[in-house]
Amino acid sequence: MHALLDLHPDVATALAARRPVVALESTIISHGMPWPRNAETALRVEDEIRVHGAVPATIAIIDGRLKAGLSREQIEQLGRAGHAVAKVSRRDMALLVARQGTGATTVAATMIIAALAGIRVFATGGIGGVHRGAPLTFDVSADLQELARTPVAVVCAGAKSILDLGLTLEYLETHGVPVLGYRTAELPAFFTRDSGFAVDARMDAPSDIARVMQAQWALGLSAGLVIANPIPPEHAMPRERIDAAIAQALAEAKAQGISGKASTPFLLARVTDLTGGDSLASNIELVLNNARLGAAVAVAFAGLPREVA
Ligand code: PSU
Ligand code: MN
Repeated sequence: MHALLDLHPDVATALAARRPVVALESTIISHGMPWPRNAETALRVEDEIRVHGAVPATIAIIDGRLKAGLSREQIEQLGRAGHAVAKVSRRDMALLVARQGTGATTVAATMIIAALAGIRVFATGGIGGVHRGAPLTFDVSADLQELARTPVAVVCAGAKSILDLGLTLEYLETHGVPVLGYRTAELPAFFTRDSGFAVDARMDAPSDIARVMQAQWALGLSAGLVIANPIPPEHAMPRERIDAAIAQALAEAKAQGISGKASTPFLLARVTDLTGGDSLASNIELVLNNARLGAAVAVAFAGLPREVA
């Protein structure tokens, strides 16, 4: 066990018995959705994972300790604090640990802690990516670099079109990250089921995904994988509506000079406001959908015969 890491007792028991565990991030709670729906959703997502046969491990840094598995009170604390809590990506981790601070982990930081704990499957809403305008701003999410180096499979609904999805896929290709579509040949664009961009392969069963994960790591390739799971059709947003909200949020961010780590939380909050509650409802449904697939993939992965070393 890593000296800085605390496993929740349920997570420790499951990992010791090689039972399926699914990691969950906490920036989606503090910076991805408004209170109180954020904490409510995080708790529902955990239940969804339990119902589907796996143990949830929501990840954060609390008082300088890396946590895999939070209490209800800790989840509510992060949800209530919202943007007041630190958003922690790879470069922020050492500082927070040294100061014994509390922070919500992005996809990148969650992957790091999941890998330390021995958790191979992680479910969330959307990953960070290459921002529109990145050729000038250099704003490329640390999530992509983490996917390139840390062996965790991330189940998501693709990425929001606040990002440049084409450049995001180019980056993942360059860095050797397989992008698998669950029952789709197209990268989903978070609120909508398609983007016009192809994934590397379509997978129709969680067991097929688990075998690709096993092969990736058996080959000694240390990268993670993106498992792209489209939002259920009944919860998808009309494309024109979401595109208009995203265009306005991007224009406001530019006008206000928002940059760096503030950029994604600003855009997420503006898109939620501009579409009223509708995009939030879609967001919640797609996260629950990803929790179900994450649990199924973790169950399938745990059931594979152990690799021969
Ligand atoms: N995209 C979403 N919801 C989110 C995030 C991204 O649709 O909550 C969060 C995730 O925690 C992701 C982070 O890891 O934003 C990316 O931030 P940045 O672009 O600053 O790397
Ligand atoms: Mn960024």
